[in-house]
Amino acid sequence: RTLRFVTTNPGKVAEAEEYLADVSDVDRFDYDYTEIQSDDLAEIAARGAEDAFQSQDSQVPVVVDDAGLFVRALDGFPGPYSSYVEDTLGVERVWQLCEGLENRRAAFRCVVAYADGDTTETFAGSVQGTIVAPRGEGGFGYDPIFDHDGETFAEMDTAEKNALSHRGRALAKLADWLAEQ
Ligand code: ITT
Ligand code: NA
Repeated sequence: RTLRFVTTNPGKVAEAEEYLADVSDVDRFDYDYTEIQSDDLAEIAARGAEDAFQSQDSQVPVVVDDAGLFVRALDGFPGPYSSYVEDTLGVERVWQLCEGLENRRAAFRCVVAYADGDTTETFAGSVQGTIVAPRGEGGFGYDPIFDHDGETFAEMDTAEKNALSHRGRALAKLADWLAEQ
């Protein structure tokens, strides 16, 4: 079986390939799916997966991954707008926004959505952490400012990050579900 992992972000695919290796081949589908305006990651991912499925000439099942960083004391900012905020403000300035906060607790959330034309299913994962000054060279996006038990995600290798991460948890649920099909 093959899945097309729909993303413009190569960092995500590397993490997904490892998780889904036992249940499926994973091809990257570099397609910028329509992100509906919503504060619900599951709704964004589900609609994105249906859009991506329809956009192809073939009928290969697709997976979309929508993720974000939610800073508790900023009412969940940047949340569903994490991509826009990374491109505009940048990670360093998100750190500066958080630097003065008394409580720097945050969560990464991820929803992966599967669509095959008949069925659309979503799987969620999250992980708690603290926003810190940037450290580490690995990972991507907000990883350098997300500390989990004393290590930033950018200081972990892919396997270590996958074992704890929002994406890893969501992909594990998808893998279980696929194995049952
Ligand atoms: P696609 O939508 O094409 O998949 P994207 O990078 O825009 O790529 P998202 O909308 O899901 O993906 O990403 C939201 C933002 O959160 C974006 O700035 C990512 O870099 C960041 N992000 C997502 N997962 C992350 C992770 O595991 N570690 C650090 N940052 C992450
Ligand atoms: Na995106």
